[in-house]
Amino acid sequence: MPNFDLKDFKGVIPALITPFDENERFDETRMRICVDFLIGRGVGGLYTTGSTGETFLMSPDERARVVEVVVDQVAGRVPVVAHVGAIGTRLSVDLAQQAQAAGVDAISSVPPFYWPFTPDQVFNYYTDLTRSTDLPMVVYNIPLAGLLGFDQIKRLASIPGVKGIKYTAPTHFEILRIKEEVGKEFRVYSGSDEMAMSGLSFGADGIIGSFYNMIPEVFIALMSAVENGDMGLAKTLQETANAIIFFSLNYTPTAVIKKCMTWQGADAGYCRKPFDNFVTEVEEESLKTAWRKLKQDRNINGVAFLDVL
Ligand code: MN9
Repeated sequence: MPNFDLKDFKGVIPALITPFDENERFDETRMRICVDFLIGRGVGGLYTTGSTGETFLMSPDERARVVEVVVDQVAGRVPVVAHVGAIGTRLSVDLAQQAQAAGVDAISSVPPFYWPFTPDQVFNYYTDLTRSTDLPMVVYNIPLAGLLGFDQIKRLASIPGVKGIKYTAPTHFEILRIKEEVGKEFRVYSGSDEMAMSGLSFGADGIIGSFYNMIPEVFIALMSAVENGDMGLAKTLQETANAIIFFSLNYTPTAVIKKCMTWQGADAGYCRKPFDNFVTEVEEESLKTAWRKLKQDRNINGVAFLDVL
């Protein structure tokens, strides 16, 4: 049975990384450490096995195992939503049912991708997948899987059980429109970390993304600033975050995020190939040096991982 209602899934929500060891095996011990670290930092929930979790580099069995370990370690402290998307309905349904058995609070999925499926096929995918469990479904709108148009979003929202959307598209005015035309109860999660302020000020219920693994404190402060109507402060925090994000995007972002978590005491391990990693001490040192320079050039204070370098 789920512990939480989807309306409790809010705030700053990491799209959880999946730690692998030096030999690319899923590292359960490191996963547990990272879960505790993030809950300790005050995140509002965890979104597992999505793009940031390197889901499409894992077998279905591995994905199911990651979800089991996360739910077990969380032990009801915060809501957990499992991304179960795959190209084929049958695969996604299997993953959704395993996630439900593991005890997640909701499931989520990108639309089927790679082949240009018709809007009806995408609609049927979400209908079948949502029917396969009793859990709420959060549709995941992301350019990587082909963006859903507004009419299609409205149509998907009419499927019983579809209760929200993770909206990683730059057209944030649609967040307002979704709330207006689908309903205020329909949960919207803003997915572009670079635009968290805009998503939140347009009424998103939370933010789900990669960098909330690495600098949750910046976004927790940003979210309270928006809630308090302090847009000046929110903008300053978004600027700091964006300097960090754009710097990271020069590398494999997930590899940077994992190193920055490790420096803060939560060993997040390595990425799977073909992503690359900072393996040698020389590589790690040069990354640290570049971060120190950014911190100085931009005069950044109060960011936990920069403060421990
Ligand atoms: O929404 C993430 N998007 C992708 C999830 O993985 C494509 C974001 O968190 C980005 O990683 C982030 C940096 O571009 O906004």
